[in-house]
Amino acid sequence: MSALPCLLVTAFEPFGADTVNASAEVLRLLPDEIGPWRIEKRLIPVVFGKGAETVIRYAEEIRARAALCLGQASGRASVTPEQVAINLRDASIPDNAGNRPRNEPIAAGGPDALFATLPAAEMADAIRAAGLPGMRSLSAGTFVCNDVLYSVLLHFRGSAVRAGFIHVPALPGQHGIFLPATVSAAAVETAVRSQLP
Ligand code: PCA
Repeated sequence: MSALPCLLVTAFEPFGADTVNASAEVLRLLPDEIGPWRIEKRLIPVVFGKGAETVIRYAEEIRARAALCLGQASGRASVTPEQVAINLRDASIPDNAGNRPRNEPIAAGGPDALFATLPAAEMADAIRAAGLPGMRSLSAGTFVCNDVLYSVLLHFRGSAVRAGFIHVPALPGQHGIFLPATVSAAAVETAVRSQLP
C-alpha cells in the first residue's frame, strides 16, 4: 500500500430515466494520484440513507483524510462545488430503491444546514482560473446528493476528515445542456489540486 494520504472520491450509479451517470464517467477519467494524494475511487448507490452509509464505510475502511463526492446535476452547464447541505429529503422521482420521501428531515433534531468542509467557493474560483466552467452552488437540492453530503458532514463533524461535493453537468446526448466528461474531470482535478495541496 502506498504511503500517500488517501482521498476518497465517489460517484453515483445511474438513476431515474438515465442509463449512465456523468459523475461515474468523470470518476473513471480521474488520475489515481493528484498532487500528494492517492485517489480511491468508489461507486455508491442512488438510495436515501444507503448512499451516505456507503461513503462513510469506504472512508473509514481506507482511512481517508477527506471525502469528495461527485454527482450529476442535469440542467447545469458548469461544474458546481456545493457549499451547503440541508436537513431535508424531498424527492420528485423515486430513488433506485423506490423511496420517494416528501418533506422529511434527514436527521431528526439535526442542524438545519451544514457547510461543506472542503472549500466550495475557492474550488469554483480555481476551476474558472484554469479556463474551465465552474460555479459555486448554494443548493445541492433535496434528493440523494444533498442526503449524502448532509449525512457525511454530520458523521465526520468535529473530526479531522473533511468532506465536500461537486455536481457535474450531464454528458453529451443525455439531456439538453451538457459538458464532456473530459472537461468535468479536468475541473474536478483542478479543484482537488488547488484546494487539497
Ligand atoms: N444526482 C442526484 C443523485 C445522484 C446523482 O448523480 C442528485 O443530484 O441528487
